[in-house]
Amino acid sequence: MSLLPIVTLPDEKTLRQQSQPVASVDADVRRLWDDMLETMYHAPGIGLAAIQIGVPRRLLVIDLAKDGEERKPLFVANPEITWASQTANDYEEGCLSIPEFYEMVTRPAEIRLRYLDREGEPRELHANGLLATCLQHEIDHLNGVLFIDHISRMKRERVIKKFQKAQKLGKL
Ligand code: GNR
Ligand code: NI
Repeated sequence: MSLLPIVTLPDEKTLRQQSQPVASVDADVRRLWDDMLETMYHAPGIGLAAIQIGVPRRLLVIDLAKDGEERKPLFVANPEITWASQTANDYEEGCLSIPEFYEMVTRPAEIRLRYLDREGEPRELHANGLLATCLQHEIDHLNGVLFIDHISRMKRERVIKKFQKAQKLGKL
């Protein structure tokens, strides 16, 4: 397994890409998932989409286990939200691609998801709470969408500018 660098703002050229479905879950995909998982645990984070390590494929990993709890990784390929609840949920989100910035985001509280698992088998799951939030955050990444796209334009433009300026000053 390898630790890979995480793509951050201001690199919107990468982060705004549309990721492409995988044709099948093969050894190559499983290696990528393992590298993503190691990178996510190291960060540390609770989710990671392939585009965050620069790979535009529809793959993500999630593990909500807290420090000291047993790890429970979820490997997801080609996810599709088949249902979202009318009821919404607010959660203070962060993103490894936007370090040290946190804002409240409103999303559907519950979703149903279709995806391919680690064996390439089609699966369905029903998620609520933090898992529902995190899955939607990661699926957004696969579509070039960042959580700051769900907050006010003023806050979004301010944080993008902050990262552009930091890069110009050589601080990224
Ligand atoms: O580690 C992460 N924490 C988090 C907290 C609230 C909502 C979403 C997330 S996902 C984030 C890791 C990340 O950037 N995944 O794309
Ligand atoms: Ni993110």
